[in-house]
Amino acid sequence: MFIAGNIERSVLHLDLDTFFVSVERLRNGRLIGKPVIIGGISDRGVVSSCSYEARKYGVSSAMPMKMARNLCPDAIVIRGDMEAYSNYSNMVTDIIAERSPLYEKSSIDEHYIDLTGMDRFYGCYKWSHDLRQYIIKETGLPISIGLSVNKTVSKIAAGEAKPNGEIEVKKEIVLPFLDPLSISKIPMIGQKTYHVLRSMGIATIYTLRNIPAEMLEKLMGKNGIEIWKRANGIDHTPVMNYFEQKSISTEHTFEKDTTDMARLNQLLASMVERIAYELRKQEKLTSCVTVKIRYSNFDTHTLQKRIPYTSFDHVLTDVAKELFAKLYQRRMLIRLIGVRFSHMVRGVQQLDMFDDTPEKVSLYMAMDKLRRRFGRDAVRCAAGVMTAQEREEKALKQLENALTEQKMMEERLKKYMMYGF
Ligand code: TTP
Ligand code: MG
Ligand code: MG
Repeated sequence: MFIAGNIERSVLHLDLDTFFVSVERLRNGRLIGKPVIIGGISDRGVVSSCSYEARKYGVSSAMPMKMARNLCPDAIVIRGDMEAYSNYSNMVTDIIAERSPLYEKSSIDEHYIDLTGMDRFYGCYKWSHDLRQYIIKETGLPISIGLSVNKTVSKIAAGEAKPNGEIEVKKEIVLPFLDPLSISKIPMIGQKTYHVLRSMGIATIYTLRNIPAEMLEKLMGKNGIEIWKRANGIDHTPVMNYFEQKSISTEHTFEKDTTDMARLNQLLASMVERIAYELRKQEKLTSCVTVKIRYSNFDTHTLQKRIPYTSFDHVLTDVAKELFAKLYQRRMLIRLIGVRFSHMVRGVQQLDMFDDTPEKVSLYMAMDKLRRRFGRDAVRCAAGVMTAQEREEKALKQLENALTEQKMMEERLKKYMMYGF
């Protein structure tokens, strides 16, 4: 890992423009120049991506589809296709991986590249410009870039360069570049923090960075200091390359070696459930599942599969089971099984929610909430031989029970507070 204290760095950020929309436009040229919205197409769906023509009407990501349709009745609404977007996303990553000294894939449409030291051989800006042109030529996708001294400033610069632009922010102009911008441009500042700061009259980065760091710390704890640093153009977080990024995995060694298929499948499903929960907790999506088995004679085999980005148990369980079935050919006693998720990027599960079942997302969120409250194993729905529908029904039942139990506990607590027993 490369941590820069005093060394001046060159960090490039790349972010595809209106990514999901741009992919749809490659597949259907008639969408070019029109207001286009991608997401769950029913009224209960949400907007994933929208073209600049739709943004003019006030449409934005994460907005309920119903509201978006009201704002822009002429918009062409398309249900998303995560498989296609994952393929294009990986195409861009492959180009970057082939050419870059050190890169990090940070979301489905974003990468950071550390170009520190490159200037000795080739101008960093020229290199970045050429890479951007190459990506556009090879994939047909518009992309914007920001080049600066660290991740925060280069990401903000890429945002300012949109659509389809390039901005370099040299060390000397970091502060003048940041000063007039809205505090909402700082990646660390989410909606909640934004409103807190806005309610105090803080609108621009200039105002924010001139507030004493200690005051922000009092207001927001450790985060306050980090935000102050970002506002001052300071960010030492390293570009993490693929190998340094952690995958999420789990293994199970049997006390007694087994060939019990029902048990193996059930265990596999519960292992997937456990690490998929971890994935969602970290707000990540995976695009590669690996299953490992070790036979009683210690022969070890692994098999992996690339998949569209997801964090859903039901999708991941099916992939793991498919891999396990392919892997387990020898009908010999098994000593250990393992599952790993890798090739992960930042992203929440709504990202692959196009199938118009908000109930499913709500179910996952409710289950994860219970897990956070009552522990990781509070809710289990894995059962090897069940169909997806049976699994869902069982999970719903468990959820119902857990909620009833929670309600009873709350009632008891209320009574206790009222009567003291
Ligand atoms: P973004 O890069 O945030 O957005 P964008 O590429 O659509 O537009 P921009 O030109 O401003 O970069 O996100 C990348 C993709 O991730 C986006 O095309 C769709 C998906 N996404 C969601 O599904 N839900 C969301 O809330 C957001 C923000 C993105
Ligand atoms: Mg984008
Ligand atoms: Mg993005």
